[in-house]
Amino acid sequence: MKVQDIMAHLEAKHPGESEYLQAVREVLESIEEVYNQHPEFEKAKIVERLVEPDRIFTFRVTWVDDKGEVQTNLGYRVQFNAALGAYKGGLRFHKAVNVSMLKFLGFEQIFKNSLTNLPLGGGKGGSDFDPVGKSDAEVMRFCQAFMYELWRNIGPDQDSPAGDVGVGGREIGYLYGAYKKLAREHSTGALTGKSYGWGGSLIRPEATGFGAIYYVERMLKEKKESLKGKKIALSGFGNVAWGAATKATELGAEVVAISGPDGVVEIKGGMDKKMIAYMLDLRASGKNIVEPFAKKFSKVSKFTAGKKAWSVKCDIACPCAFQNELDEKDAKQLIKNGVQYVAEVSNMGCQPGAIAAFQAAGIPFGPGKAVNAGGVATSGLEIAQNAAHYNWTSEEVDAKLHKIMNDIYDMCVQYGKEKDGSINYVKGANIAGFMRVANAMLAQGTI
Ligand code: 2IT
Repeated sequence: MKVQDIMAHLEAKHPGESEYLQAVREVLESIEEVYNQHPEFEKAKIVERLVEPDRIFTFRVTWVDDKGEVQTNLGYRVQFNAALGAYKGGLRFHKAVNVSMLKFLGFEQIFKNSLTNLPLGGGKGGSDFDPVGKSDAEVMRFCQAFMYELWRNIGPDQDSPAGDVGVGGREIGYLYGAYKKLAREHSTGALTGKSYGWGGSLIRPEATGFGAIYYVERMLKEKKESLKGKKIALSGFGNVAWGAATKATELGAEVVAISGPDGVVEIKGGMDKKMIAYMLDLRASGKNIVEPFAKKFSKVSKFTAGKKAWSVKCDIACPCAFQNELDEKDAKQLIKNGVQYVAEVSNMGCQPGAIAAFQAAGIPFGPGKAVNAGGVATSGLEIAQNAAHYNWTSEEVDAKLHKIMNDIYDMCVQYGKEKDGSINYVKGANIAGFMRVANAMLAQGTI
């Protein structure tokens, strides 16, 4: 396999799908050497098969807004790869959603899900529906209309969507209600991120953020350091940033920044429980702005419009919002300000130039597909509980999540250790994730 040749072919075939091509290039560059030591992979054309989704559904979603006006959006589900299990991955509702974005997310999901060591294939879906400013009733009608199309193609042994940007517990509730009615089955494993009490798992809302901080803890431990007193800058203020802020604070770190599309809030001395809880209110307001946080906690925090979290001096930087949100210029500013660790919590949160800058500066960089895998891992645990008609306690779920993150970290080190002793976590995560999928594909024949 030659990365250049595969990429030239894909660029010609999928012009303009820049995010998808970016995600594929990173994986191929990481695995090239190992891949070429396995002639059986080349013979079975594993890479050529892996880069194309099994199938993509595109559908029209028509709904009626509060004014009685008819609205039409596009809905998608990319069922990317099912070598390891039924398709699994979130649904994203965001105005910028398109096929390229969902293909990049679906592709990343294959390797991330593989890293969890659970039986999960990779998929992703969503819509260009913009939840900002929509009423609860509008969100419900949209979710129901979306499920009219999707319900036949999901199920616990087929494809199990979850939340992602713009899709949280409320949306999963509406989606599941519609699914149950259409499928005439209370088949809880068809969606994850459900509320506790009707199939949801304890710790699922916290899992992505908790898992990320467990991974960061290991990155620090590698250098004989701990989170105590470390300053962390997070971007975003949604579910993922909330979970990370909760665990980081619990472990003695100071969360010194959160951000939104409107700007950054700098927090002196870190966050307390009240501030962390207020992040949930901010998100629930549906306005997608972070400035009210600085108004509410004006004694210790300051809002700056138009600035990113990366302008705030910190020891650890964790993008928790959106892809490509941290560019090379941001990376250089963070490095100048003395950042010591970077862990992507958002999928593909850092641009390739930023990752290269961190790695060149010798700053340990944890890639999204490993760092944020605790979310989907706990979705896998939710499905296991659904299948067993049984609920584990918070402690039981958290212990399993913690073990999975430790195992992922160890795999990243195993496959990512360089000759000079440094750890390339990007390479480690990509190779470890790839090997399981490739071996499963080989075992299942050319299909
Ligand atoms: O990016 C992700 O891993 C998610 N949005 C969660 C996927 C899942 O199925 O829990």
